[in-house]
Amino acid sequence: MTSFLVVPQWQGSSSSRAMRLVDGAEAIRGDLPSARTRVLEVPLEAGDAQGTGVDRYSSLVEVRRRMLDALRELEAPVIVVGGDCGVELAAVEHAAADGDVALVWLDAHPDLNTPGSSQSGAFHGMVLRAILGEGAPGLTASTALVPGRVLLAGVRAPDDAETLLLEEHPLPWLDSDDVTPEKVVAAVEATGASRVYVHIDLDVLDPGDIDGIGFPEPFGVPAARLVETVQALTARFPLAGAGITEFAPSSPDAADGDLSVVLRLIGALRGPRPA
Ligand SMILES: [Mn+2]
Repeated sequence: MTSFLVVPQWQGSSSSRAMRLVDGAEAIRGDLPSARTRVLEVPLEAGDAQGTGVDRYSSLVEVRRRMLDALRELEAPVIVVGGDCGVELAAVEHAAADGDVALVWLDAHPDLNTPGSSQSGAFHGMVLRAILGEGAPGLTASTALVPGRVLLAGVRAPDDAETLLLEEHPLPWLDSDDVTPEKVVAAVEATGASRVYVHIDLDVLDPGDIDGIGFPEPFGVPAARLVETVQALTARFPLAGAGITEFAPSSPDAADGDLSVVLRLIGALRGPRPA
């Protein structure tokens, strides 16, 4: 049965409003089944880069360590609720350790920078690269995911360094318009993996369908189609794990306005329920 791990990590975000991620995690937690949900304690301090090129590195390393401990104790599959996208490092590492997992990266951004290429120093823009095995020591997957097992979906705002990387080392990629149940399921089948990890940065949604995000990008995936796509994925493949990240509501009232779509996505991740 699905477990939930709430990780109110904000240290991976470069937003001046990164603390809103803590409010977002708490807003979602309030609607999760309490007996199935654990809240991870995140360091209060920002932490420092320690010369790595990753802002707030020391706190991020500590969260990764605590997450891996917690994930080992929780019943799979675990749905990790962020927090910033950086929480996906430990979550994917844990869920995909046996190598038979495809990662569907539903996100406006590819998050493929390195500490050297990043303009912001924010780890949430480096996390997929870290999952693929490149990054700062202590913030890189111990078992790297193979690039052919990653599907970029709804990604539409790579920066210059990421664009160059994707030209030289293309990854499977579906534009927002192609994020449909049929195409995403077919693309995951093409990876040859038997299970799926679903990463949802809420900024993959069209900004018309969600308010509480820090880095909105136009021409996203409509909420109804995203829900249908996730439903199709969890109907077709066993869920290895999932993450839902970057919810940063401006106020409790604003959070309420977005929670219905967030909860529909979580329901789709949990999959078809026995009656
Ligand atoms: Mn992201």
